[in-house]
Amino acid sequence: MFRATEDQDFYELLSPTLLPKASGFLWNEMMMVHMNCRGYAVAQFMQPEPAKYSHAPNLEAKTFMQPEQPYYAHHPGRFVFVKDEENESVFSAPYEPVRVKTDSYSFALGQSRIVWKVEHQGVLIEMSLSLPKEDPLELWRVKVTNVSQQKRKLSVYPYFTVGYMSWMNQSGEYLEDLQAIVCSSVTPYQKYQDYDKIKNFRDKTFLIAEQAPTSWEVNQEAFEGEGGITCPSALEQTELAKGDARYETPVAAMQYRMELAAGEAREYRFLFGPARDEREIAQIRETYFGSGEDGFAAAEREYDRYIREGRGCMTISTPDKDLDLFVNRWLPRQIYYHGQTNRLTTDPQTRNYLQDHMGMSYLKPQVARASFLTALSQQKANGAMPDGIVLHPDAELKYINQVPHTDHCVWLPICLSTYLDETGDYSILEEKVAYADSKQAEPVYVHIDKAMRWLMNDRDERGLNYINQGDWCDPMNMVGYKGKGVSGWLTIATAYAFQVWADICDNSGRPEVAREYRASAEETNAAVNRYLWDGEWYARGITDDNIVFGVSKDQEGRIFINPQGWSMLSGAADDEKREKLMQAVREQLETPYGVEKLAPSYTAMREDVGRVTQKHPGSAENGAVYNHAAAFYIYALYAVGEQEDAFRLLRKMLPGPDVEDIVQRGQLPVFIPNYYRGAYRQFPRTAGRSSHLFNTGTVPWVYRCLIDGLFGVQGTKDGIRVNPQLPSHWNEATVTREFRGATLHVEILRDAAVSQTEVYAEGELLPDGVLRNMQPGQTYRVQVKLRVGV
Ligand code: CEZ
Repeated sequence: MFRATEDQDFYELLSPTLLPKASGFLWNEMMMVHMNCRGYAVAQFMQPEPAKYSHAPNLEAKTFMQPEQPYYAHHPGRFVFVKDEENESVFSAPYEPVRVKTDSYSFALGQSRIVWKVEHQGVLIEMSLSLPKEDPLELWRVKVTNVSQQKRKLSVYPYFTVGYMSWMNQSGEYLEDLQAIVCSSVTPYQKYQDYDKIKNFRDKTFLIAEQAPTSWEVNQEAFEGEGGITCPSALEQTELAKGDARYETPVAAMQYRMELAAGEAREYRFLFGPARDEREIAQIRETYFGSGEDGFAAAEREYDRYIREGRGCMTISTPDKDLDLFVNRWLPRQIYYHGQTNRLTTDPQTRNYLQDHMGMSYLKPQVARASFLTALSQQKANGAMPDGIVLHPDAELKYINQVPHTDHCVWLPICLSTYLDETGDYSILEEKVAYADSKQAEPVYVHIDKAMRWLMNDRDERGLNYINQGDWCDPMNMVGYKGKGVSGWLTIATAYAFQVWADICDNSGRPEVAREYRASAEETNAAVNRYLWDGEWYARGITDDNIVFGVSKDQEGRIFINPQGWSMLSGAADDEKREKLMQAVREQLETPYGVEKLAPSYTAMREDVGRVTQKHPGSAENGAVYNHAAAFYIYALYAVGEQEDAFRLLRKMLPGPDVEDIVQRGQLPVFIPNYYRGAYRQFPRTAGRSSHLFNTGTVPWVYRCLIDGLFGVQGTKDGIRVNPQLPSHWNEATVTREFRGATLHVEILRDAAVSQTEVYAEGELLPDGVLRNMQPGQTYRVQVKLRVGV
């Protein structure tokens, strides 16, 4: 029912009903389209804020992408109706809106293309979607093949939804000279000050056809008639009525009538997207369908090259072929998407921006470098980091970025350390950058010293960090809004940040300063152990009213994952505590779908914790398997050498390989979603369901788990430290690692003759496991012997 194609280029689903929400996504520099297997689509482009050209049928509130996106009959989508003119039977590809169970169905997700093949009663419809590299538009191919033995008379109707564009002004018509349906609107606004902004918007939606259609319909209501969307009345006519939309909901529907001999095929190509005016549409037509070179095909090729530039820096071969495929193909792609688009927002949350570029350090370190400098240029001179990073001159901090969070500074050394490990480019520390509120440029290391000092000062008398209206957990907004509540996790994360920064200081000739940070880390850990250790695990925080929460006496929200993992990273947890908290996590948080963020999920508002407790139990931060948090925990397990638990939980991040598991999650293993439903012990029926949200800070952390942990090929200042931590049931693995221009082939094998890991480079034992002096352009062979067992 699902499988990777033989060349591994596509991941295929063979049923439109088994995983009805299965989806993939494509993006370019200007847009993103999230395509569902049944033909529903959510697409956004930037101008500079995200906007739509295929709208819902009613007025949409502006918001961020929603988890578990619900689909409904009139959901925006791209469909093809097919009518047999001889017997009047109708079906639609890929599946919606007619929902005929076709003779065969395939939905195939590629790196740069999404392809459907749907065959019904001797007619094969192949639909393919790709994007150009820069323009915000969709490139569609629709191929019709008569696979029957007889001549066939068909009408084929591409049907692209435009939806409710605007309550001020919306219309649509077919324009002969453009061979396009053009729908027009005015983005609704009320303040005259907004006119300047909206007057240049791309408020038109077009569907350009390469070949002139036989007929068309631009009026959605007329197309549907009394039959409705599942059985449109317009299809009863020999030809569509060539209608228009005048302050009526438009649609882009075209009709191609054809007679196909047995085996004969026809291909049609379309461009669907937003535009400012007709002139622009004419230009687009010329670029892609003009005489001369085939612009459409060239754009598809260019886009494919662009996507493939986001290759990872590691190729693995292990006993787990599904994992290999995901790690080699899909994981880097998702990291690349985050780094290239900044999640299609003009003001990414600071922690997201920094972590997304932590990931980019592996793929495009120059982009990561520039982004770190951009973030630091928006720091205040007192060290505070803003809640969001503004990426466009017209952008402002919106939504969640208007809520003060206290964790943004901790991400600076943590994310930078990955960049330094990967590139060895310590020159970034000397780069001079000004502040948001001061023109005086200072080196990056001074910026980070200030950030660390900010964290040291933003604390109560116990030495615990204030939480204000949130930390990593956005909706934990009422623990400390009165100014007293503290975050256990943030205090622990601060201790870890001090240590990471101390290492960087050591490596950049500041051993004195490093000692001070280590001392601060120790003090912080001591405060953590004094106030937050609950006997078997760490508490999550202390409220404004001095109530410790996330502890054994809580009925709900007894245990949170974040303080547990980070205490292993910071060193707050000694061996004994580590054993205890890991046991508590196994017992209370681990599920077949991964480790939950907290448990039991809250079932009612807790006013001294905040809106996280109001989310549905088991969804998102209220006790889902929130993969970002799960990845922190797995990373921490690898950091302390707990490779068995680490691998078991890492593997649970991917749907499959069992069919039942994929069905329960409802998602194909082509991306990691931000969560799988949790509350496993409260609501087992829904546990495991994917959010289908592919925006998540999880992916760079998973890559770090693989590089620093599982395969142990982490960069150091002057080389690469080889220290794989394979799970005990693997006897071998090979890794090809690209590193600062050199290539490393690592062969890992268990060997009964060794009692500890031995690393050989070109046959010679490396006493500390670090391979140094690698030269760009060279290839190195490394052999690792692992002892049998763990
Ligand atoms: O957003 C993410 C944030 O982008 O939630 C994470 C946080 O660390 C990330 O920076 C954990 O809270 O406001 C809300 O309630 C939302 O649920 C956001 O917290 C959440 C959304 O899932 C983003 O799509």
